[in-house]
Amino acid sequence: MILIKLGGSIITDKTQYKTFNAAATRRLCKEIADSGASAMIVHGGGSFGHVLAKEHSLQDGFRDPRQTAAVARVQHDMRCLNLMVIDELLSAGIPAVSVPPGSCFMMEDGRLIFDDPEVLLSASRLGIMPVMFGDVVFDRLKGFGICSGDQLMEALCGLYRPERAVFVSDVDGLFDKDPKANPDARLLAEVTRELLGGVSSDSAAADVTGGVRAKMEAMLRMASPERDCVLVNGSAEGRLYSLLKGERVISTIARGGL
Ligand code: ATP
Ligand code: IP8
Repeated sequence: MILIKLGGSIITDKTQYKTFNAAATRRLCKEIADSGASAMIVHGGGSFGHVLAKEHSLQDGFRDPRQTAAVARVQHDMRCLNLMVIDELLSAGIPAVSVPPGSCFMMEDGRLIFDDPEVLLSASRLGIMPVMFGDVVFDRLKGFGICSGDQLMEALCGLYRPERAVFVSDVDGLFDKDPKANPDARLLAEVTRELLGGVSSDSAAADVTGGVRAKMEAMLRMASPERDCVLVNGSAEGRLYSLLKGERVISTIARGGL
């Protein structure tokens, strides 16, 4: 089984509040379906999550009653995005159901509590794909917080033990600096903890979950000698399909045991 995170950078325009990238999402869902891979999908928040979450510091937990309207709004916006992704999966022939983390799980001081995954397992046993996404999740200590799609990928890795975890974004992989702002940025084909230390991850887009650096750290934790974690560009047509078919493609690999 392959776990796939469709990043907010590819399924939305992260610079424009609530802008869905329908064409890219449709194509990526079709690439996943056409590959025939046994897959499970998570998606990120992009401009449906990060813009308002940042404006109201939702990642820091409850500070001020004025945040509560934003908590409700971000949950609403994320469910809208999720249903648009689910629509595309259904159109591609994948029976997918929405599993909103903020309604199914709790956090404790930012850590996702994942000890009752019965809903997920019941769906997947029937061949139905439960689709989770980065969300505002209630927190036993902080009131609420933001659970990222990357955190969910880690939790699902523990549950399903996939042979591979694939993170789809809008650039070719991890560079030594943001390739959007630096045309001379150098792509890293493989990443280790040591190499990550030398990477600059400053980005213009709003992001409350640590951006590409936190993603790479999660990927390094998930990687094992039996499991590669790959960061791949979803805006390059056919690249995700080729990767899922087992071909080598331009990407960054976090390899376990390095
Ligand atoms: P989301 O968290 O909304 O789901 P995502 O998972 O797609 O988004 P991001 O956290 O937005 O991923 O990370 C990808 C973005 O990181 C790219 O759009 C890129 O511009 C930016 N970035 C900044 N620094 C780097 C870097 N050194 N290498 C690669 N990308 C970088
Ligand atoms: O985009 C964050 O999830 P991510 C979701 O996977 C919100 O980091 C609500 C900001």
